[in-house]
Amino acid sequence: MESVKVSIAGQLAERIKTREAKCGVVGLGYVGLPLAVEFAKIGFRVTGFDVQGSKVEQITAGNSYIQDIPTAEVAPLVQNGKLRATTDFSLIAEMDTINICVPTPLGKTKDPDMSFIESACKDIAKYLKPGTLVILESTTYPGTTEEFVRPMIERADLRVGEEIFLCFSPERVDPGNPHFQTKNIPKVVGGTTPRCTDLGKLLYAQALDRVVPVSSTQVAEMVKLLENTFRMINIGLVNELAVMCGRMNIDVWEIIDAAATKPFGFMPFYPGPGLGGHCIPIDPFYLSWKSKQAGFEARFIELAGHVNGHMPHYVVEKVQTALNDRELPIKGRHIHIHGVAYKKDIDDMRESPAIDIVHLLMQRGAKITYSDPYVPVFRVDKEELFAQDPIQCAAQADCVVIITNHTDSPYASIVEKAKLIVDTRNALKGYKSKNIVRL
Ligand code: SAJ
Repeated sequence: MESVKVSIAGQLAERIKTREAKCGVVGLGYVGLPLAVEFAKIGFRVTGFDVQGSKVEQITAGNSYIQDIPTAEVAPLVQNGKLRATTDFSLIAEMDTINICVPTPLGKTKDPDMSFIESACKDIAKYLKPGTLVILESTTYPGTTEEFVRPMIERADLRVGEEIFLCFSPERVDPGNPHFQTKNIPKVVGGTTPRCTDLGKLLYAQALDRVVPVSSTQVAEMVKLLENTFRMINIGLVNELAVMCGRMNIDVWEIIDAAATKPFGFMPFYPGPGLGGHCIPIDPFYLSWKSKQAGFEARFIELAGHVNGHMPHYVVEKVQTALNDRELPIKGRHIHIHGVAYKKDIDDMRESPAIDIVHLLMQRGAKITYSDPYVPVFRVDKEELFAQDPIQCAAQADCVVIITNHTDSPYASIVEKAKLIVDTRNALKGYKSKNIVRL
């Protein structure tokens, strides 16, 4: 029987090496579509699966809807039959490899929301055949692949490591990063068994510059959580330092810039109005949730989450104090928000601290306008806000609050026109004015 199992894995390995393998990618978002394109570019026939018909239609028409993937890259792959997209999961039956790239948000109580992974696995399990490699890429708690995915796809005739193969490989896509994209970001992969790991490594090695095999799916799951928890905790540290320095009237930005001259053993992080995005504020809570299950309280993560979560309130306090110093109550004031995306030079509003800050200012009776070249409209509570002209509003407003330091902003004009500016990003570094209050 051993020879049969080796031949199943051997046949799959051969199909991967010759690129005859048919690759399935479930979830065509900012992770799945770039991965599908990389596999198609090196010659695999790739089928993208998504529940959103609009995404499927776009790709079928040869269009890209992902900032980092030009349509000029997608169109020829669709035309030459290397890339197609579908909502029909029965085509899973034709796949030799399946990468699952679906969202893993947090629920309201900061518990992992596994519904997307569950739905994808249930669809896959219906059509999975012997000789298939399944790789989960969605960021999740250690143990997900073995305890949650494996029971959904494994059967008596589809045993993991024998007839089917299962790995975890963390996605490391950094949307908008001009230097690192899917192909040249090292790819960690860990399998349920060594044979699974070998097949995962073989698949990625066809398309990506560097593959980093690890000993298990749990290790691979934990690698990603360490990476993003590291960031979240260090951002929490500098946010706490900012509040501390505010109390001691010391310039935290000058401190960090000077510390960053240390050529080893230090990595600069910068204070801000809060933590946005779909990774950093969320991934660490997958880890703390799982460690609680293991009877261990991840106090660092909880504390950093508290510090980062407080920053929108701290910004509003700064605004309130700055207006107070000018004998102006927040109530009735026109406050203009400059930049609302969760970080600079992108259009993503997910978990953006701007939403919390605008909500808090509105609660205090402020009249809000905003400008952001990347975000034409966004909703706070029940109110829909539309982007206004940054210079005009800076001249009219009682206070401008810089929340996102987009590169292409008219900072000189804002400094010239504004009566008062609260700068939460040190975007006005180098500008000297008594009207500028820094975090
Ligand atoms: N932030 C700070 N201070 C900092 C750095 C970030 O306040 O010093 C804020 C940002 O403004 C943002 C949030 O934290 O609101 C997250 O920012 P981020 O730079 O970590 O960007 P993300 O959320 O796009 O994180 C992604 C992650 N990539 C993946 O998970 C694959 C992260 O691992 C990357 O390190 C990060 O991009 C990156 O380096 O750009």
